[in-house]
Amino acid sequence: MTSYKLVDFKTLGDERGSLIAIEEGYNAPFEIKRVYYIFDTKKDVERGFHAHINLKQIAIVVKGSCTFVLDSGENREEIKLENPNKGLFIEGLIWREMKDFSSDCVLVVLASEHYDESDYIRDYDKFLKEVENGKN
Ligand code: T46
Repeated sequence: MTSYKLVDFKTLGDERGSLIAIEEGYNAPFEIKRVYYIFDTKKDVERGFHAHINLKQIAIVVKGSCTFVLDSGENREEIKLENPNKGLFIEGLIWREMKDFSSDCVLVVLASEHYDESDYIRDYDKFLKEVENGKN
């Protein structure tokens, strides 16, 4: 299964401020085995440039903003994340790049698997070949 979509998280809160809860099996549709966050990204830096073979992730910008470029091998789309109540769910063979990080950007990612470098495809031509193989 290959897909990505923006998901809305309900903002809870009161006069003290806001709170969002993400719970496995409720608004996170996979077992969360790993959480990582990206911050202090230097000006004009672009990250990513890879696809995953078998990984589900939800990316949330909890502060600031950044843009994901998502490439299925056939279509390329840009999605700007700038609100902590939106999560970008990515599953399967999607090439991703991240850019336009604001200086205060904190990008939190929930992942369905432990870190495994062998799950990464970091070569775009190899990614396109995998997409083609998946059609056969
Ligand atoms: C993704 C996008 C959105 C680890 O040791 N453990 C980890 O869990 C992660 C995510 C990374 N690393 C190491 C591997 C590299 O030596 O941290 C270094 C930076 O990782 P990378 O260059 O892959 O970072 P990004 O920002 O290009 O990509 C990351 C995730 O790796 C990737 O899965 O989908 O964020």
